[in-house]
Amino acid sequence: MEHSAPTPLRAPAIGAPTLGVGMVGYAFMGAAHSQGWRTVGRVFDLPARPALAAVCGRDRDAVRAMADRHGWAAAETDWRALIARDDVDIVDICTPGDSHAEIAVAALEAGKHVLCEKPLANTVEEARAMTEAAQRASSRGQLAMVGFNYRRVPALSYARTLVAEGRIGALRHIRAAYRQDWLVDPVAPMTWRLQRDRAGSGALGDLGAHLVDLAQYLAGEELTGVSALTETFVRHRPDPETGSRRAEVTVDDAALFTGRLASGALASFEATRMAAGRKNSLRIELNGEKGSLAFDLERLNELAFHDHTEPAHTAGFRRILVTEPGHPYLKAWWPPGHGLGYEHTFVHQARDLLTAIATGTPVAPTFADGLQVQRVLAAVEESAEKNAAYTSVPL
Ligand code: SOE
Repeated sequence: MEHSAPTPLRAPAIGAPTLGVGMVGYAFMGAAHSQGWRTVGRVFDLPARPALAAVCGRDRDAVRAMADRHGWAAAETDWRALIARDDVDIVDICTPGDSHAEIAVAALEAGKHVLCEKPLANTVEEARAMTEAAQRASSRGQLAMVGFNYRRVPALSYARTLVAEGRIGALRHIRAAYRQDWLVDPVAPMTWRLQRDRAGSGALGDLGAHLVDLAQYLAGEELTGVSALTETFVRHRPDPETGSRRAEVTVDDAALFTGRLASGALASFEATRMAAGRKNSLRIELNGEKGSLAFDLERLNELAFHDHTEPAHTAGFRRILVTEPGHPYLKAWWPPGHGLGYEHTFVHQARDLLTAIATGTPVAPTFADGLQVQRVLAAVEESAEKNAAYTSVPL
């Protein structure tokens, strides 16, 4: 395929130049990304503003309705046609994992910048091919980013700053859990998220990928090894699409694993869709030699910080309300105390990518970061399969 240089930013008569976005996929993540693209220019002063050029999906009527609802200028039914459009500078991939690699590589080879939903791919091989395509494209000035949106929760961005500043000292443990409950019901219907050929893995790739990325991002270092257990508790489910009452679930419902980071710090992870009562509960805690940090997505404007260098009789976890103008992203939003939510992470993601493209600066997480997460996920599956480190309790 021919390599074209990225389109120069198109300058409107007045104000910042425009970058056209073309989005593939239009379900839950497509709606979340649409919110991000639509809102970002109204909140942040940007060196380039997005234009919602076109959205793409296979069902003509459904994608047209989505375009109207979310303010996309055009609707396409073929992703190749979307990539070929002159008014598309950024291709935003919100499809299930089985199409990420093909779309991302084609978009990069066509000279577009790419934002791809997590996990980057369904396999390490696909993620590697995508990373190589992104590296070739970067020499032509194109950027490729993975949508690990939780990095853009202000409290978590701020936690990263505190760790990098040494406020908790040398890291000892990370404890991370992402729990949902939408599969507790044994007759909850089959979806693509429960099919290995579509989604790659189950709770592991969907939820565990966020945990692995966050742990590595917050710690500023990578996992070097894991030991894992996975389980599929409900192996057959009704499939409304085929009419089958016993469609096979081919992914994990839950994944538990431990890991070691490069520094020697230890980490534990739990990803499950079977935790009754937990809707979208992502908790992460870091313990260091000088203190600890704890975060809970259900209270996402808060960060708990314990400074262990303070006198013991006054020390203890205190709640930082992360809504001050000096906190990451917040200056552009509301006065202190007027908190943000889930959807704002997609606005921040759009802001960071547009800024990086327009100013020619790097962006994270890169496809190489996504590949590293994919390697960890593969190691988890390998460990769980071999049950390598699992010791049976003697009878
Ligand atoms: C799955 O239920 C899911 O939608 C994930 O795919 C998202 O990445 C997560 O943010 C919320 O839960």
